[in-house]
Amino acid sequence: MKSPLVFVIAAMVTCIVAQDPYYVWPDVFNDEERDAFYYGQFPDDFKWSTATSSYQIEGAWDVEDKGESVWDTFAHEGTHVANGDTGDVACDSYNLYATDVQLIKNMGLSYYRFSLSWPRILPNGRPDSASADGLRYYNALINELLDNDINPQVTLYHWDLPQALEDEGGFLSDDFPQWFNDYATYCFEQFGDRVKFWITFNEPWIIAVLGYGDGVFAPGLNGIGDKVYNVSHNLILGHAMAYRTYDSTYRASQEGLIGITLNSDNFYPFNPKVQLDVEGTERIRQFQVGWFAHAIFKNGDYPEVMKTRVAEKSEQQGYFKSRLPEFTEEEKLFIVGTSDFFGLNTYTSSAIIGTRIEAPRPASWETDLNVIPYKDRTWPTSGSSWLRPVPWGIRNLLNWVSEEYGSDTAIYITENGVSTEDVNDLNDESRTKYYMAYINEVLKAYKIDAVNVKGYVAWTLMDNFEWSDGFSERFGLHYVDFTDPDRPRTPKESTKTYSTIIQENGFFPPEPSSGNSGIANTMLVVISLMFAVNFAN
Ligand code: PNW
Repeated sequence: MKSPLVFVIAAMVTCIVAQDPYYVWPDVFNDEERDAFYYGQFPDDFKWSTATSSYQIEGAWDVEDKGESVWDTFAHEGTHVANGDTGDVACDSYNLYATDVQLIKNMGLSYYRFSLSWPRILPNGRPDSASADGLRYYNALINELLDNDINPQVTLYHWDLPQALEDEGGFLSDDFPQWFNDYATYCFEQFGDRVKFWITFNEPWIIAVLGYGDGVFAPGLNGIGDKVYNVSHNLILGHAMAYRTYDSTYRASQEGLIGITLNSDNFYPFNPKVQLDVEGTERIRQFQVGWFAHAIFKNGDYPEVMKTRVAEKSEQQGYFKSRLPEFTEEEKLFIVGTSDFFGLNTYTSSAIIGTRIEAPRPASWETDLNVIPYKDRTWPTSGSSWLRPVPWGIRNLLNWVSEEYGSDTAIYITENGVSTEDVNDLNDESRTKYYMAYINEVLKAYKIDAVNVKGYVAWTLMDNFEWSDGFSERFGLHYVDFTDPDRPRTPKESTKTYSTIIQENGFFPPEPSSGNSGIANTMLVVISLMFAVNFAN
């Protein structure tokens, strides 16, 4: 006869063992179907990377003959950035680039995404002003990376437009596509022998809406109803021109890839049973991602819903023609198919509430779109008001991109990460959890949903200048002490997590012997002893 105690203990063990599946955020994300941790590997050629951008890290804003960028101007005005911070010194990567390369190497990465500062390379924006020092700096960085077996992934434009070009209209000038193409051509010519992965623009939506719409980013213009659409128009044409140049003149000899990076939250209906919410969700996807992706990946033109709505509202508002410009038939053919991959930056999710009321005014991208985004209060917070971790969101978004732009489209997550406030966060548990959970959801998208995801870039290598939030938020895998003139970098706990994921190329299942919690193991020992005692009796 076995003692009843044995059954009690057996039941307890079963309960503990049944705690498989494992959840990274058991208190918030614990839906077994959706959130259970998944074990497996990415494909062998999966590209692991981390990112930065020129203005956010380089400093040396006026070294040698470097031209000023719109962010130099904007930050120096003193009123637009938290605490009056500027990128004048930032992480001083202009001088410390070799240290940066070692940090990347130490994490076991074989890719590094960084951006070129257009005015460092071409001080007045045009090739006739080419700077020897700019060339020297980026050659040194690229060579240092290659010497350490790290492949450069280069963003041509991450928001620091030469001020000289902004003075001539910037993205609003019809000459913009040509300016950008001339700059890109110079870069292919100088660096293309060693750079095999190019991104034309980082986050066009931010450039248009925050830079030329709400004016909270450089150049700080207010044109949310009209300028935003002209900016995006010229940007798409500039992107297509640079792609065509690479394709016709450099691809054969340099054999690289070139594409664009777009940013989006994972949008989903607040109430999937409410038609307005479902339609609103599809609308914001088209107004944010489709605005750029529809032309490039689908048919050379803006999404129907954008064309119709902006035209209708423009007419009601007394405009003679739609505030959304039109591409000619020739331009449409020129634009379509100009990206070798879909670069996706994503950080968080938003539930979308559709509204019945259509406000006729003001003329604005927001009114044209007309939805209410909502962040669930139960989601964890971060150092940024707009960013709440929602791991399952990245899987949803990847699936949407794949369905919308074709399952053959190669997708690279070109940014993903999380911030803390300006505190010493060397023991950054929230970032560790974020990377574990988000990358796990990317793995599910690849393994379970067959999404063609080819790489992952963690934002960001080290704490840096976070745009209008200055140094008040930290996104880094490494801590940077901005009070020390040497700008020392220290690895945070999350670097270990990220390194392990890279090393395992995903997630190995826990060892069978240690697969269950320590308590469960202890219980197993206890139960065996109980049996032994039982039999002995
Ligand atoms: C991206 N938002 O920007 C940029 O590509 C990076 O330079 C930046 O540091 C990173 O994400 C973290 O913010 C964003 O307000 C800036 O939704 C703002 C938002 C999203 C992305």
